[in-house]
Amino acid sequence: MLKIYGFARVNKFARGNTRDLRVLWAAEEMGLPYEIVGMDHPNHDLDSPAYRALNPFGQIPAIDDDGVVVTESGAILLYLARKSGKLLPRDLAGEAQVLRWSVAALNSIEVPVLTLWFVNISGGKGTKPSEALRGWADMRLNQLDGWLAGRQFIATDDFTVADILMSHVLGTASTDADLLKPHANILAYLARCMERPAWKRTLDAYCERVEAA
Ligand SMILES: N[C@@H](CCC(=O)N[C@@H](CS)C(=O)NCC(=O)O)C(=O)O
Repeated sequence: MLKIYGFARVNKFARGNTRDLRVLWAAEEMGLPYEIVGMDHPNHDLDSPAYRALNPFGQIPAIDDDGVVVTESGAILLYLARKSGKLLPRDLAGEAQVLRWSVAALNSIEVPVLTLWFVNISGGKGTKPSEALRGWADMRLNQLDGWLAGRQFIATDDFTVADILMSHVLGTASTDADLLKPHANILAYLARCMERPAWKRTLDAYCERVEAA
């Protein structure tokens, strides 16, 4: 049975934003059976030697699929897509587009947006580095908005794992809502992804399951 390591306790600010949700959403879309292994972060479950053997970075998410251990949300989603034959085209050219946009989500978009958030919450708001990061994030979001004009989904005509990664990167609290406001195509895209019944089911089950931290 596929085991998905996720958070057992999440503080109210992080609820909905943790990266285990990317994996849970993908499994729900794909109809894959799984069991959740709930990890208590404040209680240092992620620091245990057993968990570090699975993920040397001591982070969530991780999966153990009958002995196949995968970490990194992007790698996990691509593995599950190959395993299930869902949310990933079978032809090489289509698969390349999904790889391309999965990496873009986690690199070209998540890096500037998350770094800006981190600098700002670490006391850097209003400083030159924060302004420079804001410029970098704005530029990438502007370019992304242009790409999304006339497109339903990011990589292909159909919803793929790249959309789970991109919409979760864009939709989390670390992406300041202010940053997205000028980008009508991104906002419409985000709404399209977040309206999916599988996302709603995933988020509802997560909110019912996780305890306060
Ligand atoms: N690049 C990793 C990042 C994973 C990550 O940042 N996980 C966070 C939760 S969303 C975590 O485990 N934080 C606890 C920690 O770093 O101690 C991925 O995409 O899976």
